[in-house]
Amino acid sequence: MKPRRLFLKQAAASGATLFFPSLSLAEAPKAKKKPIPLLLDTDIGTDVDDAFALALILASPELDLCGVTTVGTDPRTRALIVCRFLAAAGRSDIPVAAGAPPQPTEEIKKQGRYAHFAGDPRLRTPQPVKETAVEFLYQQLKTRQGEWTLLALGPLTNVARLLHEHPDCKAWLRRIVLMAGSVRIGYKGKAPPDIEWNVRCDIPAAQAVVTSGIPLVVAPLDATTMLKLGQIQRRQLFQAKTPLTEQVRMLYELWGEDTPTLYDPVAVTLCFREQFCTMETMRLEVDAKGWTRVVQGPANARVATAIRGEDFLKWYVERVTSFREKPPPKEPSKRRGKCHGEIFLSTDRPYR
Ligand SMILES: [Ca+2]
Repeated sequence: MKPRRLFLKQAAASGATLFFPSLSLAEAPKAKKKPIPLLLDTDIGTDVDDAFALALILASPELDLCGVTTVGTDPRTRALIVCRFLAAAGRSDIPVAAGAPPQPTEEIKKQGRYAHFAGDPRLRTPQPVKETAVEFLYQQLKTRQGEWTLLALGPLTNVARLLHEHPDCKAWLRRIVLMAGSVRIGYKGKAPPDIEWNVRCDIPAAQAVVTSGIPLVVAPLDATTMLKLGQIQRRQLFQAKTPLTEQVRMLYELWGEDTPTLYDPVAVTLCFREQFCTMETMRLEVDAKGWTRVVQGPANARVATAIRGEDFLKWYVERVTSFREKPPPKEPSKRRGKCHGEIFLSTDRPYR
């Protein structure tokens, strides 16, 4: 019996409170475990928290990032942003695929400039693969059936399309971890809840994912909207001046606002560590207007409904600043490699 099928059978037999037995195993302290195979779908380029999330993924040995796909307006520019980021962090081996049209409307502002640069030829930016995000994800999922965590940090357009066009892949996903929704807390950090952005951008897609039957782990506004990375912690992060923190700093400066909210890094963290959060098991739905509803019925999600925010932010900064990249290759990448553009961002600009 496939691992996930066995897992679902056990969960059904033991009731909602044991719906995610494998997650408690994932948190076993100090156990030497294989990294979790991870596929990421991101709308990097709109808000800046996706850049902070990508840095955290790369700095986390618990995770084995095997591919990245992009969602939202101009998914190719977003894919090029990811390609450059990965190359700078010594991970140009990770393939990147752009979402196919139609995509939800989500503007890329100045962060789009980051996609185009001419720098050290040893760090030439790889190109995205030819496959669409959906086809790339499907091919990847085939390879290690039942083991995958799919992490969705943007509108759920690509994920819903994947499940619709390739329903056989549902059984290959161990779970979907997502930053989405608003259960009791809204953007202001208190009741009432709001229609959360990723859901608002594609409500039918969010409905399809939530009702897919795939186990969900959810970081809604309740455990994310209060995570403001203040000036002191930004200084700690950017003073590290590692290749990884420099990518975050450049995207942060192009973003052009002061204080980022680290929504997406919470979802990253939930892939392997839940201790910062209060987790509740519940049945979620999304209504026609995009409100997140807790309804009666079998549980479909573990939901972070609160977070120890200060502890989380401190841990985030420590982890990302302590990561050290592999040195760049001596020869330019032969796999996918030409520069695409002229804009080069100085790495010695003052940070805010
Ligand atoms: Ca995002």
